[in-house]
Amino acid sequence: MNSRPLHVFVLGILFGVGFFFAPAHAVELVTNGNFESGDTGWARFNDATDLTGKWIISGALVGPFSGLPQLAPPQGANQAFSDQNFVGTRILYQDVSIPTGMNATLSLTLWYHNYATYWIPTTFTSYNEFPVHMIRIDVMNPALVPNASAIGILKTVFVTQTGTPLDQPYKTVTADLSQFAGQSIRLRFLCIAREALTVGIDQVSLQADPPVPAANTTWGALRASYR
Ligand SMILES: [Ca+2]
Repeated sequence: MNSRPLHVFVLGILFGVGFFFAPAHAVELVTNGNFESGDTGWARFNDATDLTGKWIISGALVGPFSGLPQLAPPQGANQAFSDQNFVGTRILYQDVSIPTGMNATLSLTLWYHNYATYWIPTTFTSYNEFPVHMIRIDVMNPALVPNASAIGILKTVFVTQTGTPLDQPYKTVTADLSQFAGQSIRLRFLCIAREALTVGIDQVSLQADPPVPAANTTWGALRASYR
């Protein structure tokens, strides 16, 4: 006859359940989100045709096009910042695939300073179509061109609206992108400046986590131990 006390069995069951359902570590889906490896993983729209500005990845504290001061990278030695001395459409983007069934959380650090006294947001991405002066962060359809307008926007993470502060020190921006599990998406950072406007990003992260199984909660483990 087995004389092992009952509580040993209960502890064993609880341990076994906890081990079996132990949560997997989060997976980082963004390549070089801290920009410490330069351009690796990132692409630009406008490099070849626009010589008056672009997204720059460096630790420079002065914009090479504008001569304007930049906030220091909030992490490490590098960040990405959009710098320009003439109106134009400047885009930085990266395509990522979110595994099926995963929860996905986007986070990043954003800062900007608008030397104008207004914002003019639109979903258009050509400064020739309408007066435009804005910063946008969108989840895009990666099958379309990088400067796709409203037709390509799957979710807007951030946009400067009328009334948005003109000066923004380091700010954490987050968004739940779990709805795109099983899909490839494009993270797009867009700046269209009619007047002087500085903007920087760093610490871009898209963490994928498996949903927590019900049995991995305290109640779930207790319930499982009585089966
Ligand atoms: Ca960095």
